[in-house]
Amino acid sequence: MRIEKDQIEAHNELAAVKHKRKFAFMSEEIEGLEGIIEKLIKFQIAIPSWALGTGGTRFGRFSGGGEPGNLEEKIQDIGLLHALNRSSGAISLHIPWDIPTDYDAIKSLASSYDLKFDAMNSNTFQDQADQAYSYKFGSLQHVDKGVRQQAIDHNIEVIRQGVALGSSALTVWLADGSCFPGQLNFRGAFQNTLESLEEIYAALPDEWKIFVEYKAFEPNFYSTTVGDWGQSLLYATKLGPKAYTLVDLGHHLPNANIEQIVSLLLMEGKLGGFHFNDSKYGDDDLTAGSMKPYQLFLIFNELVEGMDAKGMDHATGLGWMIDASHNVKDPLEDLIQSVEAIMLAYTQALLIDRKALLAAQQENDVAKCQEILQDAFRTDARAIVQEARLRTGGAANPIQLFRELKIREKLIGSRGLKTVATGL
Ligand code: LRH
Ligand code: MN
Ligand code: MN
Repeated sequence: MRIEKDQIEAHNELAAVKHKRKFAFMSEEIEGLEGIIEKLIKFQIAIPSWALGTGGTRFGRFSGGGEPGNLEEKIQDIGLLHALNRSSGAISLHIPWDIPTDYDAIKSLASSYDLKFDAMNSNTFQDQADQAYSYKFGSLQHVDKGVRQQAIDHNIEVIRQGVALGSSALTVWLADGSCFPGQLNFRGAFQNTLESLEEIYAALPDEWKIFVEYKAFEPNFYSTTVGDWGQSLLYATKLGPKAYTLVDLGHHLPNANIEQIVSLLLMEGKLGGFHFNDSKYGDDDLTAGSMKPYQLFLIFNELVEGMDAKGMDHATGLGWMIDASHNVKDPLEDLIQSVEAIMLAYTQALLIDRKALLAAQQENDVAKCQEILQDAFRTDARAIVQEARLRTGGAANPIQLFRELKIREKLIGSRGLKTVATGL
């Protein structure tokens, strides 16, 4: 199933008058708006293959129906998203939840939807039916070299699959850690993990990056072997120039100042990528911007400031990915909302008067600093993001068109009502 150009155009016609009025106002208000729109057009956010089905909790799962049953259908779903918003031009795979077989066919299907392959994710946090050793007590940290080797080999296999698909990064997230004091020798676990990562690092092709994702808790609840950005940075530094830290917004202890973490990792040249989501309590994996939109904006403020200071290209300098999952919303509608929230936060960060902010900082004019930031945050940037979308052939209102075209109903018609997509 594909969304046709004329369906989008008909929808956009109806929205045109209102949009033009709003955008004309923004054009008068904002200097340099064209430059901002150019940046928005280039900015693409990878969609996780595991977020296209209804998630679940350990208490239950309620299928929404019409979920993708294989990688081809996942690509098709992201193709639908990208046709609607023109900002979801990449997919991030999780192996073995995804099983790419015919690489050339998968690649050409993806490119028919204008999609690229972003970072590949390995999975050593679940046991697979055919594996020799269990990850119950860890993978790359395990006391038994046999287990570690199995996890190393899996990561190398994921790199091989990524090469075949044209990806250029591997994200390693480890559930490794301990549930009770005394269970683990912290230094032993760190050393084993480092040695294992070194073997994986050695298998990276030129131009590839490895992202070391940290997480403070869950599924282990006493210690995590890559528990915070300090530990991730330590691994990344010891590994070498191809290794970077990946920040998943849900992986911090409550109230952590994520924007400051982002700023310093960027300064050190060790920020590699993002998993966007939002949370209220833990790793809730909620829609980006649904709980703490100001935090998302403050993170983008640091990203824009820090990347500009280093002369980095916003679109290609880091890996931009969503990592979300949901129980009660249509996954595609939820992802449209996440992408929109990210684009809005990025736009608002681009609107900040940087010269004035720097001057106010130098003068210790705290109230002025806050005024400058909040002036940008309180700008209704929706018409700007909409303009970028319209110029690239997207829909004026992606969720509205998704509903008007009855896309979910059609997906249920072709795939069935009781579906289970692989993923969390
Ligand atoms: C762990 C995590 C990690 C996994 C994904 C499914 O909480 O954020 O990125 O790969 O969820
Ligand atoms: Mn993540
Ligand atoms: Mn997570």
